[in-house]
Amino acid sequence: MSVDDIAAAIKSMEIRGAGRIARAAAAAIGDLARSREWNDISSLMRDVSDSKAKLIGSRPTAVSLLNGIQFTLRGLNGCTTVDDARKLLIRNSEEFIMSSNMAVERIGLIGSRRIKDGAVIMTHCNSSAAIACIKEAHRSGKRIKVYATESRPWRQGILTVNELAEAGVDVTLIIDGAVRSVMKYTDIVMVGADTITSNGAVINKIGTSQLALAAHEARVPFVVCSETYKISPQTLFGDMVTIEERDTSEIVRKGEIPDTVKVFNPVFDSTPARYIDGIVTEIGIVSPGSVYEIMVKQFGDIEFK
Ligand code: RUB
Repeated sequence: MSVDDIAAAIKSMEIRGAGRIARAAAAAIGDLARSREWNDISSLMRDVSDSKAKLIGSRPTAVSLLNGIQFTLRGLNGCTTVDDARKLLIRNSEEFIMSSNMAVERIGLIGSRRIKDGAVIMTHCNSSAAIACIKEAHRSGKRIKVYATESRPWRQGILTVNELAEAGVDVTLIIDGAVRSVMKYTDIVMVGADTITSNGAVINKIGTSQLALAAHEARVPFVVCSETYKISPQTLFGDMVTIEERDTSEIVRKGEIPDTVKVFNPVFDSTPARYIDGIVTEIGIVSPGSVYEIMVKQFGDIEFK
């Protein structure tokens, strides 16, 4: 698929989820490098820069998208020939996709150890990292039960219950409004992340912070499952994470309510670090307070703006 096709598919949510959109964007740049002919390095640089802007503009909240693209472009400014640049982009794109997939696998192994035999888990939306932990716990023989929220308005919870049911996990779908009521039967909450800020706050699907509050109140551990490339270095310099607002037609049909009624559809929210017990990453389980150190270590050599 071309860069335009991938950007459109991300915008329309045909491709969704922070990890998936990052891998799709990296693949789009890799495909561009494989298929496009350039006469000189400056035309290549221009095309890559346009592609980067299109892909980043397709969804504003998940920093995974930006970081996946930055990783794929790493070293490009040092290339002097089209051939070198092409090779570099293809290699970086493949490396990012592979390491991103491996990170999810590692998170599954590490996170599954936090799930006790007989545990009841609550999850929100559809996170491949959280699902990897749950599936691995089930695969390793633990008798677990999962409550998965519907996640209005896109109902990504349907994807989650289908995937877990297919893996043989005992899973129950609940509406978002049932979270606090069902928390009393829950032993651990596991959710994904779109972005992690320098102070350890987690931006994830709207409603995540409500799960965190309900878990805090019920003294249920609240665990985030996330690849380290979802950490946003820009937040260290005071940049705010843009919370995507989507079309109101996702919530109400035309004519269903008077035109005078306003509709607000933010699709992500922020959970402060103090409600997060741990972040399961591919390098281990870390506290939200140690995000800064990981950021410096992981991103030190990448150019960010
Ligand atoms: C998806 C969502 C997921 C994170 C993490 O929102 O909030 O929890 O993206 O997913 P949307 P993963 O459906 O709007 O993209 O662990 O798969 O990266």
